[in-house]
Amino acid sequence: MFFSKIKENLKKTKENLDIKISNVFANNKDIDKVIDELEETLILSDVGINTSVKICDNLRQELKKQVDKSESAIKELLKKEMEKILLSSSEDSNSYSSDEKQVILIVGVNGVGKTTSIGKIANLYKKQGKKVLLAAADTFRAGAVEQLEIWAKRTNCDICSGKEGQDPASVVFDAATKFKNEDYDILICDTAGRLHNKTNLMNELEKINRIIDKNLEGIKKEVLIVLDSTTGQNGAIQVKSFYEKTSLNGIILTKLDSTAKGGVVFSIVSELNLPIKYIGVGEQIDDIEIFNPKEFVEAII
Ligand SMILES: Nc1nc2c(ncn2[C@@H]2O[C@H](COP(=O)(O)OP(=O)(O)OP(=O)(O)O)[C@@H](O)[C@H]2O)c(=O)[nH]1
Ligand SMILES: [Mg+2]
Repeated sequence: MFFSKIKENLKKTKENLDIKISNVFANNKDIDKVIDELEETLILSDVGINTSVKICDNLRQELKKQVDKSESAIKELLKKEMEKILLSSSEDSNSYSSDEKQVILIVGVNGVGKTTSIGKIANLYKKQGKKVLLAAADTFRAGAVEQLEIWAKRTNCDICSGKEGQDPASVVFDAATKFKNEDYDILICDTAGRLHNKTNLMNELEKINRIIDKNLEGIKKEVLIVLDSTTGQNGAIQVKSFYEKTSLNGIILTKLDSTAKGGVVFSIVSELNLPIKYIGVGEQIDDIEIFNPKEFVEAII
C-alpha cells in the first residue's frame, strides 16, 4: 500500500533494529559470531527467545547452502526467515477483502485503542463502498458512546448508541436488528475495556456473544482482540483471559508508531497462535494497515 508511510510510522522500531544489526556486523568478522549476536539482538528487541532462536537456527542452515556471506546477503536471509514466522499464522486471515456480510466484535482491556481502531476500520470499509453500522456498546465508561459517535460522523457511518448504564447486550441487539432490516454489509461493535478480574464485565461479553449468535445467525462473525504494542509481552495473559469468555479470530495490534519494540509482533504471532489482522500506527483515521508480513519486515529492517 503506502509503503513509505508505513516505514515512516514504524521508524522507531526500524532505527532501533537497524543500528543494532549494523553494529553486529561492524563488530564481528566471524560468521558464527555474527549470527549468535543477531540472535541476541532479536531477543533484546522483543522478538521473544523461542522465536529468535528459531529464526537464527534457520538462518544458519540457509547460510550453509549459500556462497555469498556478505552483510547484505545475510540481512536478506534474515528478513526472509522473519517473514516466514509472520506468514505461518497470517495465512487465510484476509477476510477484509471478502464480500460477505460481517459482524465484528472488538474486545480488549482498557485504553488499548479499541474505539479508535473501530473508527479507522469503519473508514476502510466505507472506502470500499460498504454500508457500515457501528454499535456503541460501551455503556460503562462515561463519554465512550460520544467518542464512537464522533467517529461515526467522521466516517459517515450509521450508529446505534446505548445510554450510559444500559445493558450493552441490548445495544447490540438493537444494532443486530437494524443491520438485518436495513441491509447493512458490516456491523462493528465497540465494547467497554475490561480487565480479566472484573467478573461482571467479563460475563457480559458472553451475553453479547450470545445475542450476536442468536440474532445474526449465518452472518460471518469475527471477534478481534486489541493489544497495545507498547505494553509488550503481557498480551498472552490478556488473550488467555478473553479466550475463556469468547472465541477470538485475530488481533489488532495498536500504537506501533509509539514503540521501538515492534519486534513484539513476532512473539505475538508465534506464541499466541492468532493472526494479526490490522496494525495501528498512529492516532489519525488513516493510521491503520491491513497486516502484511512482507511489508512489515521491509519496514523495520
Ligand atoms: N500513537 C497511537 N495512539 C493510538 C493508536 N490507537 C489508539 N491510540 C490512542 O490511544 C488512546 C486510547 O484509545 P481508545 O480508542 O479510546 O482506546 P479504547 O481501547 O477504546 O479505550 P477504553 O474504551 O477506555 O477501554 C487514544 O488517545 C488514542 O488516540 C495508535 O495506533 N497509535
Ligand atoms: Mg473505547
